Amino acid sequence: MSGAELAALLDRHGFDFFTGVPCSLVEDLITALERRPRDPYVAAVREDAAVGLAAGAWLGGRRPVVVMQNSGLGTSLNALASLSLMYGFPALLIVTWRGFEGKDAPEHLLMGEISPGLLDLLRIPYRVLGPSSADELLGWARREMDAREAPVAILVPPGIVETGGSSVAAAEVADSATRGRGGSTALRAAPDAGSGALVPTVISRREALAVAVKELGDAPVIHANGYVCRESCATEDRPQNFYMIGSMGLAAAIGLGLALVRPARASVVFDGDGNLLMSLGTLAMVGSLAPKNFVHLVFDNEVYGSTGGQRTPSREVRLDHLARGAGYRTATAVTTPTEIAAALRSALGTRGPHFILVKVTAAEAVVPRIPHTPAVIRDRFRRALSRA
Ligand SMILES: Cc1ncc(C[n+]2csc(CCOP(=O)(O)OP(=O)(O)O)c2C)c(N)n1
Repeated sequence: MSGAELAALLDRHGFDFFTGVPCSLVEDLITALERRPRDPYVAAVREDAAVGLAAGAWLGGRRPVVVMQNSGLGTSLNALASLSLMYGFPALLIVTWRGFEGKDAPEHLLMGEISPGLLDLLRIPYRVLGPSSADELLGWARREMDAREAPVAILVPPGIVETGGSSVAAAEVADSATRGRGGSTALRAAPDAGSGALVPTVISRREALAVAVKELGDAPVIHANGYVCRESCATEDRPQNFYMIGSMGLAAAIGLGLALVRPARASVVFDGDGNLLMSLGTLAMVGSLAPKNFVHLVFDNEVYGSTGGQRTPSREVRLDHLARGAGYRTATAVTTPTEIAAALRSALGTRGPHFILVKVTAAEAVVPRIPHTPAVIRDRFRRALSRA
């Protein structure tokens, strides 16, 4: 079948958010998804980021699809286990089956052999796509993921989806090259990165959170895992707070997915420096997609506080400079309560994406674990969104 036919079937079965990382076995499918007039395919930088985006999109009311090569199952193992499966985030995983029947390049052979077993171990139900079974399988996938509130997978062996068309992006590059322009056509100048040392940090994250929460109104906030979650919950346990208790590194991807499907409302992320550094590629996705409703706060204590205070590189590396370089519309660093309040107020009231680096001390408040089950966190957050 052609990629366009498969894309049309996905539409027909009610799938309405598409992201992933490419594999040549489904290049025509991705081309077709990139051409969707509404909500075109969102190019993710890693498969686990795509799983995070899909979770955010589902929270915003969509039925998401993640396209990945089976090598990406390895990349997204933790995201699947401690995000999608733990909270119950439905998504259709379209997983290409490189290394099928032991015939492929050496790097695909082991993963090809163990892909079905890996899905079994994760308890993700799957079916194998055949030449004429797509309609039936997509019906199965939709019913199954909606009923289970969990991800399901379709494995795509070689030769099932036709290949050979060029992607929209490749066509654009070729087009600009033939017209003599070549290269990138729409590079925005990053704002001046600024320089200079910050005023010494005096405020704890708990104090900073208390200031930030007052500015939020009813804006939804996706929290990074660890003590960011715990201290925020102990400060004010809002239904609009999504506490990410596993899946380190994915808060920004979830917030980005939500921002993309609900462009009229703010989507706020409370991140940690260790979390952000684990998924730096997400900065580039935010910069290139430029959602104007995205507000990214990073509480930077320069350590992995939740695991004993080991140093992170953010003591030497200015994360706000990275965000500016990635193309955020604004990126500021703040160190005092007045600056925090002003920066967040301005970010919530103006066009983004905004990045606010909140420099905090490594002090950690004595606060309990999140008292809610993952399902409660998910459901009350989704309800709060639908009321807004
Ligand atoms: C994939 C993964 N690796 C390691 C951990 C253990 N872990 C939990 S929280 C955390 C540190 C998070 O650092 P940061 O975002 O800076 O927040 P902080 O702990 O300083 O509040 C680590 C390493 C994890 N949960 N997941």
